[in-house]
Amino acid sequence: MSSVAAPLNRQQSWIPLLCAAAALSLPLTLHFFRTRDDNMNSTALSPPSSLPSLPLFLEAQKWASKDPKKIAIIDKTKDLSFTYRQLLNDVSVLKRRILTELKVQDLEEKRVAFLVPAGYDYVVCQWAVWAAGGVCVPLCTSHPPKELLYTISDSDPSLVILHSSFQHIKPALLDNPSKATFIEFSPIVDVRSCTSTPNFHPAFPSSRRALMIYTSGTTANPKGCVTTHKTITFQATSLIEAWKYTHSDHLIHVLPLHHIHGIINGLIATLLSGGIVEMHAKFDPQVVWDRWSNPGSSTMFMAVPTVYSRLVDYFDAHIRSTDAEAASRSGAGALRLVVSGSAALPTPIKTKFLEITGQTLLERYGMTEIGMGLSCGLDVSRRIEGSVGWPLPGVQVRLTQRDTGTTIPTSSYDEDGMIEVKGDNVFLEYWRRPDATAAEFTSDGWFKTGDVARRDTAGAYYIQGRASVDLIKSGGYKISALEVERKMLALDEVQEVAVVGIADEEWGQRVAAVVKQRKGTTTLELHSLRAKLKTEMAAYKIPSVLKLVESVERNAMGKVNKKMIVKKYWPELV
Ligand code: MCA
Ligand code: AMP
Repeated sequence: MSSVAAPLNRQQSWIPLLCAAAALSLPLTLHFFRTRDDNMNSTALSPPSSLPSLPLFLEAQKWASKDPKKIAIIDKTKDLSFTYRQLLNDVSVLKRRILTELKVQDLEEKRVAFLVPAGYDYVVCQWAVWAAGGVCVPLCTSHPPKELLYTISDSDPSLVILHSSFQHIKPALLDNPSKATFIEFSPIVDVRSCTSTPNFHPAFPSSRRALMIYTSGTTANPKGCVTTHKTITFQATSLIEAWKYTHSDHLIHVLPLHHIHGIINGLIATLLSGGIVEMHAKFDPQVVWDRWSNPGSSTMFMAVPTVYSRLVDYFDAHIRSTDAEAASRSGAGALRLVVSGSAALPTPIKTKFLEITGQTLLERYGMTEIGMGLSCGLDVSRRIEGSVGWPLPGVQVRLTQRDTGTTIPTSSYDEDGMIEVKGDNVFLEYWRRPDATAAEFTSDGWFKTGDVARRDTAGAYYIQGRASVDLIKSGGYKISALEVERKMLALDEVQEVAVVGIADEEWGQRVAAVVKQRKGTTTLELHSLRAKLKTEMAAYKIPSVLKLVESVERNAMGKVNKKMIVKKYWPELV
């Protein structure tokens, strides 16, 4: 995926006027978008607009007023820095444009799906949807059109915003039954010193829906996990309290922006603290080491274990015993906060990272439906090997017995139980799936995570894995084995299939497929299988291990015992 800053176009010469106009609410023209319909070539003119008093915007306004030069976003693809002032102004302009496009005063929870690369444009887009009163549906930049279309059709958006760098897939996306209007978003490539910030008006209730993240479950297709403004503010504030983000923080952000890890822990919590988010379109270990070797130029880093595995490998292969070694070690060692999560952190990676940088990775546990639930301490003495720590501020966590649902008393330790969570951090609903939502809560209102953990005498939690074998974690992404099986069964060659997760040092788990091939079809090979599935699903979901078998064993009930399958075909990994 590339995100190329387009050359300055006609409307951008207007931009110095925009900031002043935003403050004065002057009708000014901006030719940001074109719709796909007969307006395609018309210039849509719209003035900037005031912003709702959401905590995130008020905090940004505070910093924008205090210091006009305070940087909010460094966009590494564009190699440009954008101030809080400019951010608020650009958001205000885009908000008005969205409302004009849909001919409403307030989106009132209408969904806006957007496909925008990680960078300044993403933030402007996300904030503008919120400012307009809509629900953000961030689309995954690595999904093939079929998966994007599923998300678009399921979330039923009124508007789809397509960044110019994704124009090549526009024909595939337009070839669908969605009634949504598609508009194009040209990259913002000008840096301005704005003289003012937009006006504010009272915000809508914080119970308004704000964000929809598509997440895999054990059955069927991914579901839209809906959170409100209250939820996301709470999730971010809880982390800010625990990890002490401040306006002096500078986060190097390398994670995708269609999941909580990248959106809340990375982007929102940092901006809600007045810090700087340095956005990279993609993780590259060389770039991160280069940045770290410049001491004091960043303070925080957050990632999944696979990223740390890559960083350690890169250091060993390219930095150890070179002139760059000392600066890399000490630069990384000087970071204030380095966090790992989204999947289990293997001890060898944690140990190697500590040896190289002197940093003990801070581990925490979260889930799309709850944001973050548990975390080790900011104080290094509160980081315990193999543990994800204690409940975060305002989050209630309990363990229950798997068979009976009985709560395990906190005085009882070293007993496996199901993690259940309660608090303002918990999501509202799965979009348009009331039954699925109800099924995930206990009668007394606790969310059932499906993860198994135990506690020690100090109350620290240790994740033991998931109750379901049908959920695989690979590279920090949650993948439904059933979804992959369903898509594989659509291939002529596949008569039967069982998809399992097998342990892997780099990816945590790899997606492996055990396949009984249909007679008379061309012999499947991993390469050809992957090529066939590329149009069906994201690369991280496609099996990277293939085992062809005579038959996929089933029990008397006709069910596949996946634990037995892993034991049989990969005994060395059990
Ligand atoms: C990609 N490839 C894989 C996988 N992913 N192979 C095996 N297993 C995988 N999982 C292959 C591709 O097919 C491709 O191969 C090659 O690797 C490069 O693909 P690319 O997409 O470029 O991958 P990458 O850049 O190497 O990405 C690795 C990554 C990425 C940076 C670790 O997976 C990532 O950003 N993960 C983070 C996910 C995340 O944010 N999760 C949070 C959700 P070929 O070249 O042959 O085609 S969990 C969450 O939000 C909760 C709340 C929480 O607790 O945090
Ligand atoms: P997702 O639904 O994609 O947000 O993934 C959430 C799942 O990731 C959780 O239910 C856990 O199974 C797993 N997970 C998140 N953080 C950790 C962690 N620190 N250690 C082990 N598993 C984790």
